[in-house]
Amino acid sequence: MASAKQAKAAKTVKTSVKTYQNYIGGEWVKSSSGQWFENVNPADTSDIVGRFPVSNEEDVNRAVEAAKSAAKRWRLTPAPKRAELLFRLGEILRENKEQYTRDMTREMGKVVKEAGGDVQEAIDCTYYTAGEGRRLHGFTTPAEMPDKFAMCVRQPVGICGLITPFNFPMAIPSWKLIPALVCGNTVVLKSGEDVPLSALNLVKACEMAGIPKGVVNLINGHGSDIGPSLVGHPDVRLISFTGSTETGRIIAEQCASENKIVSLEMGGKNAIIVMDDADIDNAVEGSLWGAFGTSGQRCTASSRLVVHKKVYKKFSEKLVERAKRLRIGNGLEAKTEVGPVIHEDAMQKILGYVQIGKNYDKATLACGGNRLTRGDYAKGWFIEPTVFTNVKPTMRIAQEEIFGPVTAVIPFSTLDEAIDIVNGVKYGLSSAIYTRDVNNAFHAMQELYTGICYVNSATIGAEVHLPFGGTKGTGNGHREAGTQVLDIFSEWKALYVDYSGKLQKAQIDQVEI
Ligand code: UN1
Repeated sequence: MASAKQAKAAKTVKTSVKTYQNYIGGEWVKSSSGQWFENVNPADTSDIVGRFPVSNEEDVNRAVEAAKSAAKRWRLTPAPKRAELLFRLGEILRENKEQYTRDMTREMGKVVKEAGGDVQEAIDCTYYTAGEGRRLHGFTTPAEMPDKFAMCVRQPVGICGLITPFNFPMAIPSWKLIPALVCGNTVVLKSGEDVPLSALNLVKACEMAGIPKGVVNLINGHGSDIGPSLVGHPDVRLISFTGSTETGRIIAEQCASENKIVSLEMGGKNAIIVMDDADIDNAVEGSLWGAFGTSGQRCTASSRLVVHKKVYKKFSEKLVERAKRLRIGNGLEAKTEVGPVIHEDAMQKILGYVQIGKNYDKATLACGGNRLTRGDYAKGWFIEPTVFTNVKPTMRIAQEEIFGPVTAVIPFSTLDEAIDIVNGVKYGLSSAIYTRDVNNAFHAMQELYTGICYVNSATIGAEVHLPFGGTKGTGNGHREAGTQVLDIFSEWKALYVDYSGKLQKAQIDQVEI
């Protein structure tokens, strides 16, 4: 995503702000351009978190070269040994959690408790996935002929390009990096340019854990400058991308022309169904958390609330009353519940959707909708939690991903109608239903066409040991996390061993038994 956060990018370095570097072949190096961009705190744009290298194709080539030279040794390192280093990495992440958490809030804006959850997700992913070093199960199966053995093993794919977004600055890089490594691949990571410090902290921790030189490489910079050269590099076998659906499609097209493996995690327009038999207070709390947690900047955010007509008024009133009371502010302050959005462009886009909701869709703006500009708010990108009511499922605010603290409350009469509404968007990441009726719950679980579905909780909060990903425009059929992620970062190899000592022909009609 092009970033207004970096409108002042590409400057030569000055003053006391800390300067960071790329990590290539086990060395911390500046970019070949010698230019830097500023990492700015979205809650206070006078606070410069650091300066990071503006990389270009030359840096990509060096990073891929480093990954290539480390590939064979790493691939041949036994998986349990690779995993030992990853367990050590988990320890280092745990020891430094507090520092990483504060760094993340400062560069990304999410409140400290959520940033801690993000780092924790990286820790959990690391421990869980490192355990795969002693599994990475293949299988055996009978062969068609006597004295013949058949089995399947996983083999690494090679060099992986990992491209990650701003909203989960450490968790999402870890979802890609750790399984790539345990499977025996080497990587080049290009993290979100708005949150370079968290990815750098993760990579630095890899270095501290003793992961060999060249196995993990980090390049900083703008997606538009380095993305195409990373995706197009002939030695990169796989691209794993999380970000916008538009960028994902461009990446997939480039990968298709070069027969690369590509896994995509993209947008969402997730919905919670609230049945008339639901615990309304619980549904309101879940909806607030799902819609306004991380300032709505999750691909799993509850950006539609599909509410039974019988409880619509009561639910909406309670929701609006609670939304108005959410404390907005700098995420570093303990009392803050909703932080800023990532940068000015994002803020303008979100405010643009508020205008669309009001003037084009003609929905009712029940609360919020404004940028906060008084006092300290003027220094950052703060938007009030925003609720639209009387929303029709086909309206733009009910169809398009807003990626901000905006949610749309849509009325319905029957569960099947609600399910059609939830399924009636181009995305399919996450869904939820609040109900006390077990039949409703199971019917919804069966019919909601999403990769993740919750009963009696919001659409956010997926755990690392279950598969994560979505249907339709959200992805291209892959799942991250869980053991399913191994199917992205390894390829199956079928092995046949004939120990009969003679030629046995397969796919030839055999003599009758
Ligand atoms: C994302 O929003 O891109 O399920 C990832 C969740 C988090 C991950 C979200 N564990 O909300």
